[in-house]
Amino acid sequence: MAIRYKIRSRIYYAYNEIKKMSKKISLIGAGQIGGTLAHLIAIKELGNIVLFDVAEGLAKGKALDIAQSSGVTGFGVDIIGTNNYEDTKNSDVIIITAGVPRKPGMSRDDLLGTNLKIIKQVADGIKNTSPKAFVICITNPLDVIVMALQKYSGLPTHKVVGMAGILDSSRFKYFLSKELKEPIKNIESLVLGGHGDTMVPMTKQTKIKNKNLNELVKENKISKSKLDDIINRTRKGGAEIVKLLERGSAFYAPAASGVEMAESYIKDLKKTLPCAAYLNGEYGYSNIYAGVPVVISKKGAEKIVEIELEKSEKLNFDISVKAVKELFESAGKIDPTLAK
Ligand code: TXD
Repeated sequence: MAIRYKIRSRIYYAYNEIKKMSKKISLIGAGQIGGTLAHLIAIKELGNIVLFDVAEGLAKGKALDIAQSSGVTGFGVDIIGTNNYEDTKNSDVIIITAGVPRKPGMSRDDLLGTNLKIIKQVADGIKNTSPKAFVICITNPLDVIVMALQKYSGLPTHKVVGMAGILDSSRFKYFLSKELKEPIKNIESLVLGGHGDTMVPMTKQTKIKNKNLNELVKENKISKSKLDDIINRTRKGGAEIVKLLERGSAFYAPAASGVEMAESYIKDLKKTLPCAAYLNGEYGYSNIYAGVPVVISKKGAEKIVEIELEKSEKLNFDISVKAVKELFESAGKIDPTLAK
């Protein structure tokens, strides 16, 4: 009996030591996306979770509810809720969804004024408590908010990225999969540029069972007008869901996309993922964030992959980056410290 007790206590001690070695993932914002992120991360056991929100009860209530689901799904990571940045100290990964979502009829850009103020508060909250964290920003308008976050926080540009392209690429692949009656796992694609109506689904980079999408158009497997409809539906993918939900915006696919980035970092998977990353000469741009293919490894945004763009793709990419630049200039008018 005594031996059995000793063995059991040793196992429990080892279990707790392993838990301490787990990564620490703080989620700033416990709303629709934040709560879904927490649940997905817990089930995948990517690390111990701190769910933060200014609405303390929301963070604590969702954390407790998810924790209580461990009796069903059996995950062994810890999760707590808080409104105190001290509890997020020394995070390995921080995923930010703090902000307001769109209402029907609003554009992502309409959120700029409110979410700029919120991201400043978040930057002040994390820059000293988790200076080494890999920070994934999800809050809209994404490209400008992630740029403001990096400037406000002063964290290294390769450790601050935005989530949008994975979501947009997933939407594009889903619509193609339905149209072509092809399992989505057989479709590869990239949507680059800003996360807005000017985003660029890269048809030349899209392959269905390793066959280029442009070939399928030539073979009339999908008409040009149908493909244009799918590109347009991808660009309006967020607004379509906002209209259906009436309150709030998409959260399951955005959360799954954020987890994809966090997992590639935590497990050093070196996946090449479309993310809003800081450009330092790549694609002919500097000192701006835009959606490009990025190798996400334990180093963060380890490398930006420069793919050869068709003339029309480059033209659309330039239009998209111009839109991000113009919105960032608007941000500079709201907060002149960003205009430097
Ligand atoms: O692809 C993408 N990047 C987009 C991003 C996809 C979908 C939604 N996108 C944007 O994410 C959306 O337009 C919003 O700007 C954010 C978060 O969307 P979510 O649907 O999660 O919004 P909620 O449910 O309103 O949650 C936001 C939470 C809410 O609980 C607030 O109390 C909290 O943010 N909040 C704060 N937390 C911390 N600190 C501050 N200052 C703060 N202010 C609000």
